[in-house]
Amino acid sequence: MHVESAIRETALRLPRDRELRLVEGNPRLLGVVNVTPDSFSDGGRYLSPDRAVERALRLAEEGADLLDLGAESTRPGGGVYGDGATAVPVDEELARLLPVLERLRPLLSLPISVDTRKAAVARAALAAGADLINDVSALADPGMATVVREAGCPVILMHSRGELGTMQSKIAFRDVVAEVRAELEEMRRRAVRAGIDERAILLDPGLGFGKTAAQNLDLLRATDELVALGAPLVVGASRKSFLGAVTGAAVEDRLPGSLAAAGWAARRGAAVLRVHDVAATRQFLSVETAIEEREVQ
Ligand code: HH2
Repeated sequence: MHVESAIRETALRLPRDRELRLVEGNPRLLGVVNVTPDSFSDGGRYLSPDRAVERALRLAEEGADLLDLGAESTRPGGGVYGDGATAVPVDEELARLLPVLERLRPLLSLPISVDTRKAAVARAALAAGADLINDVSALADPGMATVVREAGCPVILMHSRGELGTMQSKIAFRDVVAEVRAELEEMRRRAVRAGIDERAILLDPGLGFGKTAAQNLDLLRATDELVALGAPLVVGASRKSFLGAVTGAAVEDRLPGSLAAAGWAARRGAAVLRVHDVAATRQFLSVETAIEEREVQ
């Protein structure tokens, strides 16, 4: 896909001597599997291990490049989502996650990311075969940097401000794009100071985490400025409430809006899109690419 700047390619080194090639603007699809009772988008639908495994295999078949397994909802509180998600103790998070991960690992060669804020969960997940860590708190747990460094795995550092439970009620940006850019850079510097290889870091503006609908749109509009930070950019717009604020659509009806956001981010250089609807996103992006490159497979 066309991007304004020179197109960059990165090979992310994964555990067990594997790698994942990322191409700016031709994004990999990270399919969401929530093993949670309370996620905003699909809470409770895949809580049983059987359902979650089935869902993951389905997303793989639909063309996901990676999967994101999450066993703790990170729904921000204080705004449209009400009180926010309930914090889950380590044992509970592992009891949800490990049966799914252990069953999936031998069935799938796709890289599996684990969406967790807890070092203990990340450590156990990596030992059970996970390939990367998606940390929406960007290493807030003091043990997380060590776990990632020792595993030598990639990590997604996502931007957010404040506590999950209240972040939607205390939003204060003067210039959301400049501030998110600066804070993402600082998160990356902190990770590198903690010994994490700079090439293993992906950055994510954290759409919906402590931002107003307008600020989420500002961040998407500035995708190319975020890509210019030089780390592979992850964008998670799928089904989020700012799409509902624009369109009035309920969460289950936000696929068209999600595709518009995915297409926008892809054309401006995103390297990974975190999506719930893999087949539809794959089809949407393939047609955009085919138009641009005049290619039919
Ligand atoms: N969004 C959610 C969760 N994890 N991780 C990254 N890197 N980027 C995101 O935008 C992101 C994320 C929220 O979406 P969902 O998983 O559907 O809901 P929940 O957090 O309630 O499980």
